[in-house]
Amino acid sequence: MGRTNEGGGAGWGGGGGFTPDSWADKGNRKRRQRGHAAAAVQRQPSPECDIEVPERLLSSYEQLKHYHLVERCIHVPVREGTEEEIMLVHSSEYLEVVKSTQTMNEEELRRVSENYDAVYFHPNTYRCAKLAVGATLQLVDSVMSGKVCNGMALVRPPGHHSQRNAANGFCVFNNVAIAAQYAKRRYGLQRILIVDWDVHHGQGIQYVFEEDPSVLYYSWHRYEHQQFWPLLRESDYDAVGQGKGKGFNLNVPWNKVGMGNSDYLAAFFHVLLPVAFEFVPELILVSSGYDSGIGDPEGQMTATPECFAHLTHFLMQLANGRVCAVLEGGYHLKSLSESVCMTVKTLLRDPLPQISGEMAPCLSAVESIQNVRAAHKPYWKCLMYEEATPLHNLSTKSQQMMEAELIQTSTHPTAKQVVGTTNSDEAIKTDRFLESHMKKILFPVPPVKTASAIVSKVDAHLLPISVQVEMEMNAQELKTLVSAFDAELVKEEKALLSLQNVLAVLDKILKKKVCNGIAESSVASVSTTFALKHCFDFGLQRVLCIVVGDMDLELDLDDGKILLMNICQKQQTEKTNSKYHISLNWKEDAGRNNFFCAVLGFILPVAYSYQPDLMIIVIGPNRSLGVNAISLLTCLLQGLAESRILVVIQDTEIKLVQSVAKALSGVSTPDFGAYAPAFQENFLEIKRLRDQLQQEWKMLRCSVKDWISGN
Ligand code: Q9C
Ligand code: ZN
Repeated sequence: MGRTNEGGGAGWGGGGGFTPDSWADKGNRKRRQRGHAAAAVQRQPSPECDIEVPERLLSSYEQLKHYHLVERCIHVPVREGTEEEIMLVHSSEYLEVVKSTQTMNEEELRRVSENYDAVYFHPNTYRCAKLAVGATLQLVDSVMSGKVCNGMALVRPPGHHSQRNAANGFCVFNNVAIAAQYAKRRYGLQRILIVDWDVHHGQGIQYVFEEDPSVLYYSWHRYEHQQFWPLLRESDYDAVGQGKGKGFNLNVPWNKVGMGNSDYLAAFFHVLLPVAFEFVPELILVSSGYDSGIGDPEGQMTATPECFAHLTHFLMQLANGRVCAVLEGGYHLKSLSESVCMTVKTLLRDPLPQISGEMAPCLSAVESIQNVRAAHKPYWKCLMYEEATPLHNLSTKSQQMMEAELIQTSTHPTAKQVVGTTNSDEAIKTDRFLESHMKKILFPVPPVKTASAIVSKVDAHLLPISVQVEMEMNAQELKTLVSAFDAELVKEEKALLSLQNVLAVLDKILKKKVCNGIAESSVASVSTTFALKHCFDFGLQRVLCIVVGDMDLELDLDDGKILLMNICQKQQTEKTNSKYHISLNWKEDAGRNNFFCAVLGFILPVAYSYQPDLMIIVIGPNRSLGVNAISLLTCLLQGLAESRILVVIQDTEIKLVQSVAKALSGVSTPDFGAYAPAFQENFLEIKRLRDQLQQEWKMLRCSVKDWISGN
């Protein structure tokens, strides 16, 4: 069966710190030493820059080697960015200032640095900053030319704070902003998405594209009601862009420290992803800072490394998978390097580790999410039915809840490790936590991505290469199993063959020989019931079963071991939804793709709240979902259950097999079709379900009202 999915791979760019004799290795260390020695006589030593050190790149690279990720990447050669390229964003005057620092003595360097906020120049800074720009552009070229699918540039100095005329916050040239301008110019791109998951607001990027509707900038950042650096009013949620660029600047301000996995995912589900799918970017640039991760002394947040795998995975479903991640901040070396690895591993299309922690966004996060959704309602169809308004003043009830939450946060064990601490003891604690955490969540990657058992004649050559047709099972063994399940069934040859198919694929998934699989069945619902029983015999705890079409599964749904979601056309009479049995009545809407709102606003949040260890998607007759919707669902669900999905497909629906196989094998991003707003009817169904179930499935919450009514 061999290895799969290495094709295309991830590109690789390193700059500003990989050559052994660069500023990054020697210069900065020397500078820091001098800084210490001279501290007594210097008016302003700059301890504030002491965290942006060369070890950030070295330890990230070491960890990538440790996980054997470097050898799976294509190394993209690094070059210096040209003056012309730098001037796509910066003024020639500023460029001259930076250039002039090459030959300055320490006193002069200090004086230049003092003109800016939180920057420190060294004679090698200019050269390194040019390499950081050049490495980023090389990555963009490699992705745009199709040499690689995606990639990451490990560079320093970082870029997102720097501005047309100013260095700022450790940043000299704005690598990502330059890359966006470059991609527009060189490849004629009309829509670029920049996702800035660094914990600081990339105000530099915001300023460059504020009036530009062709670049959608998304940033979340520690804000604390403007009490956190860079202390700007324009970092708040109501900075939506200006002029023609209105609606193309999305700020999610975090007003509390301690934000973690569920808060970040909630911001993706309820803000970034709906807007991004509507925007339809042609390229994604990630301002990939990891100071938003656990243990970081600047960010004080709690997101664990695998969170970045999930964020990366979602972005890979857009822009045809063209994702360029470019390093920004990240100052806890272990947290940084593990998070970098999770990002690169995901870019290489490995299955994702399950995300840890309780899946429930905190009240403060939900408040920020509500505010940004409300502020952007005029600009995005996906938000047009949004009812909530920005909350300028919280109700007394909300305030009380916030206070209660604050107490909760500060006693929460994971949060406690990082909140309010910067000392090295705490950093070491996080080291230890991460050491054991990564051992818990990482798992061997199955040797084959997708298995399939297809009976009908389909053009095998049209199936993706990684799909193997496999049917091996001892006939007697099978009969014993089936007769224990249903004595009548053993007599029907066709049914027996179906069960055999389903079981063969399921077995490979459970034994981790493959990641996911697809099985054809003439009796899809019976096969699924049979498969579920087998799952629990095997020892699984939670299986998410999504049934598309009209099918009746006879299941016991009380114990929570199965979460059954039925997506069907017909109104289920008198059936009220319960926590573990949800029916979603979805009207077919031929030719329009409006399923995004259901997947992002409902199905994914429920699935992430449930945390299944396997998913079964059943596709049957009378389905109201077309091929695009089913592909979307299949692709996005792969973040869950270590990407373990079994698709059971009724033989009547076999024409879908190619698209489903393509979505499962992940060799390329399927076309989900252009975004269309949902029918009001469909939209109201989603809203009804969310209102009904957000107490049980907390990732559904995206307004303060939801949060409070659920507590
Ligand atoms: N006294 C990046 O993460 N802190 N930059 C300044 C003011 C500056 C962070 C504190 C933090 C800059 C790329
Ligand atoms: Zn940062």
